[in-house]
Amino acid sequence: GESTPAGPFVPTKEDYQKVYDAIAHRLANETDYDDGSYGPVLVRLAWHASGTYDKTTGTGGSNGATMRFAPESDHGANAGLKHARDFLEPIKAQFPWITYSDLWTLAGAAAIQELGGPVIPWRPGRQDKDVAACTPDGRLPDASKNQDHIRAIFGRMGFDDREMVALSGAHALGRAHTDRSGYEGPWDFSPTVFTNDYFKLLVDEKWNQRKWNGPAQFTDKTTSTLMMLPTDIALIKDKVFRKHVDRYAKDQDAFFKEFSDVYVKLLELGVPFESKPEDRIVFKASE
Ligand code: DDH
Repeated sequence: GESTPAGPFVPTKEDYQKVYDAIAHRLANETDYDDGSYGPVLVRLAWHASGTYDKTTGTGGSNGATMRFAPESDHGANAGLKHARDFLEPIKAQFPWITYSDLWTLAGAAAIQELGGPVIPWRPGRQDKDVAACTPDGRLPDASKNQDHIRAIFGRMGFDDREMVALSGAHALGRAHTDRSGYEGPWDFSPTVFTNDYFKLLVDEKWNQRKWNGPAQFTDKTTSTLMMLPTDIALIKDKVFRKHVDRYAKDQDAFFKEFSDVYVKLLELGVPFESKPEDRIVFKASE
C-alpha cells in the first residue's frame, strides 16, 4: 500500500542523550592515551572551536567547526587537537545526523561532566560551514603573554574579568606537551578529574621559573613536577584576577557554578539558535 515518505529526521533530547552516552562510553574504554583519558583534549577542542569568536564582526565561534580544514587545523594553537577530532569520528559515524559543530561542543560538555565537573547544560543548533569560514590565526591566547593579552583576547569574545578567571580553571584538566605547544607538564596532581585544585595550587604553592631549554614556564617549589604557564601566573599577579583566584581556591561550589555558566556561554558564542536558553538539555552523567 501507500506509505507516507519519512520527513527529515528531527532529533529529540533523548537522541542527544544517546550521543552523550556514546561519548561517555568511549571515554571509559579508551584509557590508553595520555594520563588515561581523552576528556581533557575534548574540553580543549570545544574551547578552541568556540574561542575564535569576535563579537565585533560576529565571525568565528563554535558554529561552523572550521577546524576540520587547513589553515585553521594547522594553526599553532590547535596542535594536538586532531587526537580529539579523531576520537569523535566513530561517534559521528554512529550518529550521522549531528553536525560536527554540535558534536564537538557536546563532547566538551560531556567530558567536563564525566571527569567529575559541574553539569554543563547544552543545546543543539550549530551548522557546519566550509573552508571559507576559517578564522585567521592569532585569535586564541598566547601563553607567553601577560594580563593585558588575556583581557584583549577574552574581551574580544565578550567576557569580563571574573569570567576569564573562571574559564582558566579548566586547566585543572590535562597537561602541556612539548610536541604540541612546547610547554611541558600537568597543572595539578589529578589531571583527569575536574576540581578547583588549579586555583588552590596557584595560591598555596610557590612558583619558580623552570630552568630548562624550553619556553619560559613555572614549576612548583614542593615537587618540581607541576607546571604553570606565564598566563596562569598572570592571574595571581593581577589584583583583580587574583581576587577571583582566591575566591575559587576557597570555594569549589562557587567555582563549579561560575565555571558552568561561563563554559555554556563560551560554547554558544555566535550561534544563531532558534531555541531558547530554557530549552538547554541537562545530560545525565554515566554512573
Ligand atoms: Fe588552555 N592550554 N589555555 N585553556 N587548555 C593548554 C592546554 C589545555 C592556554 C594555553 C594552553 C584555556 C585557557 C588558556 C585547556 C582548556 C582551556 C596548553 C597546552 C596551552 C599552551 C597544550 C598542549 O601542549 O597540549 C592559554 C594561554 C589560556 C589563556 O586563558 C590565556 C581555557 C579558557 C580552557 C577551557 O577549556 C575553558 C585544557 C583542558 C588543556 C589540556 C589539554 C590536554 O591535551 O591535556
